[in-house]
Amino acid sequence: MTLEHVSTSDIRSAFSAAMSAMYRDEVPAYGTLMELVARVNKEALAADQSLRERLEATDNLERISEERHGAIRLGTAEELATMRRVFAVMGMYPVGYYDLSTAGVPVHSTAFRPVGEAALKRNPFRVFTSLLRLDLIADAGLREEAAHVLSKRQIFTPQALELTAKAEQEGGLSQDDANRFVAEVLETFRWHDKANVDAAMYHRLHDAHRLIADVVSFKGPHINHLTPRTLDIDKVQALMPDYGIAPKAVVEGPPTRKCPILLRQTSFKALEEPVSFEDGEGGWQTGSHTARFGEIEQRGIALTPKGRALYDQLLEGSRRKVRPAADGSNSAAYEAALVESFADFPDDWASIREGDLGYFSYSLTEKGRAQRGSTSQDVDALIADGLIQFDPIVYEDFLPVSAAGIFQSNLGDGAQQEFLASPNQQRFEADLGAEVLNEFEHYAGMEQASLDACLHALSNRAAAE
Ligand code: OOG
Ligand code: NI
Repeated sequence: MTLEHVSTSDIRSAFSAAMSAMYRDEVPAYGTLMELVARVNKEALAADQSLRERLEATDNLERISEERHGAIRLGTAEELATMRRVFAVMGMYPVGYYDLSTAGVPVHSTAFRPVGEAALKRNPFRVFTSLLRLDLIADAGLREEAAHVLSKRQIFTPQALELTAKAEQEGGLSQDDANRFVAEVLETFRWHDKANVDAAMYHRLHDAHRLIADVVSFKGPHINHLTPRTLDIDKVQALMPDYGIAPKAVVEGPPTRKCPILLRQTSFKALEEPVSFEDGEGGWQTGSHTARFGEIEQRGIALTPKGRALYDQLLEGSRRKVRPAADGSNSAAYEAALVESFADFPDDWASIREGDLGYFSYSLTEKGRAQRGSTSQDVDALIADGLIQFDPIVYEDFLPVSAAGIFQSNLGDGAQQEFLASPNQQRFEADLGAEVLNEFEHYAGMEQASLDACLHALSNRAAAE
């Protein structure tokens, strides 16, 4: 990057803002959700002075209700590999591998997101990106036809490709080029109401799996939802019907807790929208398609592998007792089972840290900063002496069971389907043209760096005595 280059984070911010404007325009119910989220966030801040102070110190209050993520579904390896290059121009890199075949969804996924504290703080916008797995489709004939339809489409504009190559060659983009890049890349995410296929083909794809129809039938990977951050997800969930939007049956993820862990998310159900299919005689035949929705999220602490294993075990235990029905008929029972099961997950920061369940960022307290003379290198002792404090590191990734719940509720209630579990991270990375970053290693690295900085500062002071 040279002086006249715009920072990748600035490009990402501009892109996320442009996407938000486009989506509110395309899906009015999403604009309504944004209004509700802004209202609930404002009320939450007004009701809780300490929350307000904490957020003022760590976040930008102005941007609290902005989008945190969106999602797309791609059709081919080539699309995925090019998308990786496009996202890199915006400082977004593939983190994590999610196999959704186990949950009856024929895709595997990653999240393109900013990496590192500074970039996340500037703008954390991520895109959950799935690749369709035609290999999971039983009907060989249909598989081939779908692959053929996909091979004919080009989801990027020539200018988007040109500007991506230019950014790669020159190590960045000028302000003018960045503006053009955002406008051109936005085209890939736009809704196309004219299908690529005729109605008969659409229905065959749809019968194989609704998701296959969504990916294969259209000119591009329309953004299928955007997700602002809420400070009170239970309240937004409860208020959605008052705003004329239908929430999915349950909030995905852990239950309401004092110390939030990982990620809680919910959405309003995808809307049925008019589309038209080729009629084979150069004209169009009207029909409908259900794909687009709106979601909200609330994030908590990133868990260590040990904490995550406990989370998975407790979630599975509660789902064995009550499986959430898509029509919401057992939502209360599901929530009760979840709360009961998660009673076994410590709910104060000290116990979470002592149990090695979550990642924390360490810093010197005021007393620690004033400390003179030698100190121990024993972290527990330094905490007990009030020299070091610890704050939770926020989870920036996704959860496969939750993602499957979001997919399912938006694919229609009858869409449950079984596939053999077949994670294939190697294949995904070969298609992507890069390895995905391991999220656990990343959080562990952040924690260790904060700890090293504290110990280093303390021992430097001691040595200077
Ligand atoms: C993606 C669903 C996953 C999330 O928040 O877990 C997701 C999709 O429906 O394409 O966005
Ligand atoms: Ni989502």
